[in-house]
This record gives sequence, C-alpha cells and structure tokens, in this order.
Amino acid sequence: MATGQRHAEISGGGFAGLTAAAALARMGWSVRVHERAADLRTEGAGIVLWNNSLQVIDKLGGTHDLMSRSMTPPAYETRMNNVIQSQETLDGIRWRTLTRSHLHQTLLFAAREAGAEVVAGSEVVSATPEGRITFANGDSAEADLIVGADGVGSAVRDSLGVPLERQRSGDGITRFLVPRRKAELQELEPETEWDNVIDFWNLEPRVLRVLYTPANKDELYIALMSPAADADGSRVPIDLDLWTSVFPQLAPVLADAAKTPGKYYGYQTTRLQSWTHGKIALIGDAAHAMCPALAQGAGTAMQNAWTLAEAATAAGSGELPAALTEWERLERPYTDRAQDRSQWYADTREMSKGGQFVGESVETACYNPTDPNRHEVH
Ligand code: FAD
Ligand code: 5PR
Repeated sequence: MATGQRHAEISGGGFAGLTAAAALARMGWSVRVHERAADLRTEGAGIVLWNNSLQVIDKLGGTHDLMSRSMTPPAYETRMNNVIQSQETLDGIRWRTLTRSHLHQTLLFAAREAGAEVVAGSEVVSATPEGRITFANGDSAEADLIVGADGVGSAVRDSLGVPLERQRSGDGITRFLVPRRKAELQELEPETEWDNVIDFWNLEPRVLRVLYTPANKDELYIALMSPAADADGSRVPIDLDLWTSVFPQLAPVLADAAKTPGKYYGYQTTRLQSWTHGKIALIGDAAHAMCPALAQGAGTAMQNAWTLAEAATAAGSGELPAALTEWERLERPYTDRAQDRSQWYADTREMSKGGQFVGESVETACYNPTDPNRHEVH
C-alpha cells in the first residue's frame, strides 16, 4: 500500500460492491472486496438500467463493454388482456436492457482494471464503526472505510444492529433467461414488435402478468408475476398449462422457462434508520432493497456506490464519519422516493394502465449522480 493511500474493505461482490470498488480504486484508494460465494458471478436473469447507472458506468470506463451485449428496445409497451394500453418510446431517456451476468462481468472487469482486489469465498461476519472488519475464517482487518454491500441479508448491517423496517407485498415474481425465439413468436403474432419490452397484464379473472424484456439479440428476460396466495400461479417450476392458457402468444418461450427450476421472489422494501455508522456505509440491497416496478434496485445501488466513493474521497481521514452522514443526507432522498414509488406500484398494480414513464416515476431514472452541480437549486 502506498504511503498515505487510504484503504477500503468491501463486503459483497454484487453490483453495489463492485461499483464501489471500481469507483474508489479509480479515485486512488486501495480496495479489497470480499465475496462470500465461491465463484464471482451473479444469480438471476435480466436487468434494465437507466441513465443514473449508465452515467456511473461511463465514469468507470465500462460503457463500450456494456453496449456490446445489451440493447435499447424500440418501446416499452403495456398490454391489458393483450390490448395495447401504451407504447412508450422513452424519448430522451437513456435506458438499456441486458443480462445480469453481462452487467456483473462489466463491473468486475472495471473493478479489477482500476486495481481493486476481489476475493471469492471470503465471508464477512461483522464490522465496527471504528473500522475493523471480521471474517468467517477468524481473520480481521482495519480499514479507513468499510462498505456493507452484502445484499438484503447484510451481515455488516445486522452485526451493527441497525433498526430497520421491512414491508412485504402480496405479489411476487419468477424470472428466467431464455432464447429469444423471435421468428417463432412472429409467426404466432405477426403484428407484434417483438423487440419491444412488453408488459402483459391480466387482472381478471386472475392476476397473472408476464414482463417480456429482450436483453440482446439472442437472449430474452421474462418475469412471471402472480400473488403469493395463488399456489399454481407462483409455483416453480412454472405451471406451463396455466401460463400458456393465459399467454398463448408466448408459448415457445414459456416452454423454455418451464424447463428450469426458477425461484419465486416476494416483493419487499427494506428501510434503515441510518445508512452510515462511523467509518461504515451501507449501500445497495443491504441499505435500500426495493420492489422492482421501476427497475431501480441495481440502479440506485450503483448510483449510491459512486456518490459514496466521491464523498469519502473528498473528506480528510478524520472527517470521514461526518462526510458519510452528509452524503446520506444529500443522496438518500432520491433512493427513498424510488423505494416509495416502487412499493406503491407493487401495491396498486397501477403499471397495468401503462404510460408510467413520465414525471415523478422517472426522477431516479433521469438522475445523474456524476453531475457535480446536481444538488444546486434551479
Ligand atoms: P446483491 O446483488 O444481493 O449482492 C450482494 C453480494 O454480497 C452477493 O454477491 C452475495 O453473495 C454477497 N454476500 C452476501 N453476504 C455476504 C457476506 N456475509 N460476506 C461476503 N459477501 C456476502 N434492479 C434494477 O436496477 N433493474 C431491474 O430490472 C431489476 N429487476 C429486479 C427484479 C427482481 C425480481 C428483483 C428481486 C430485483 C430486481 N432488481 C432490479 C434489483 C436488483 O437485483 C438489486 O437491487 C441488486 O442486485 C442489488 O445489488 P447489491 O449488490 O446491493 O446486492
Ligand atoms: N420492471 C422490471 C422487472 O424486472 C420487474 C418489474 C418491473 C425491469 C420484475 O422483475 O414490476 O415486477 C416488476
């Protein structure tokens, strides 16, 4: 470690942890990331990123890589009982669809290229506000900054005993990555633009929804939503006859989804009393897990990772705890509002009406966390 170089220890090698690692290392810190899993990879299927996280990827030098295997669909279409409610072209809003594994690889490469060390099979058990982090193997280390980016079940957060609230919804979702099969879909429904995101809603007689999201030219992300109380709707592997009877136009891709085990996730929101504790900052699902409606869980994780790195870098060593408190005061409201709005959409199912990507709903999507003037009053 170079003299005077500050050191950060990060718990969690997900989107939040890797973004924080890449940002801090680029800003001159020595950085070590601890990932509990034996392999450096991500679970799950596809993801939608918006301007807020794409601006961060620009700063991390990952844009070329990200663009190489992602797409911007022509429109975000919403249907009710297969009748089109809206086709939003999202003009002027930067957005991109991709697989989660591609995003993970882009961020891992950016973190390593910036000089961060990423250690797999390293489990964190606790951390202290004074800057000591302890591992499951009994080792411990000192750091100038500790980042708790270890997901919704965060060990760093729980070891601090941070008061939190969990709000659960009755609905949930099972997600799959399957081959596009565009030609087969076109044959079933020739008038459809199968490159669009299509949010297929059915509320009557039964609440079932398929969110169809092309992730690149070969891979399709589909998310199947149903209330947890609907045993057949939320069953995994999926009940192929049920889903095909409601969404016959998606039969070929539903058949692929039925071949994988899948996991049903109930929607939930976590809110903490405080994201920072001395030299520790919590980011991502550890601090602010949210419902997926506005597709901002990873987006806000990356946005907060970036702004945290900037705030910590600007502060002198002795001033770090106060700088983290100020960072939370300035940045947290954007995430709080994204959480509240996503929870509201989950509770009301208002997305089924379409036309949602306007006004307040796109505040977080349009936010630029890398703009130095972002907090100025206009
Ligand atoms: P995680 O991805 O959970 O990563 C945490 C990492 O820490 C993991 O690798 C884990 O193994 C590791 N870890 C855990 N405990 C320890 C420990 N003790 N020691 C060391 N390592 C540990 N967001 C979007 O922006 N767009 C979307 O389209 C979108 N769709 C979603 C759909 C669904 C159904 C859900 C549930 C979420 C969706 N999200 C979306 C949200 C997004 O997936 C999460 O917000 C995001 O993955 C959070 O990243 P994270 O790094 O904070 O946490
Ligand atoms: N948007 C996205 C998404 O993945 C989901 C939702 C909305 C991109 C579900 O995973 O509302 O459930 C949603």
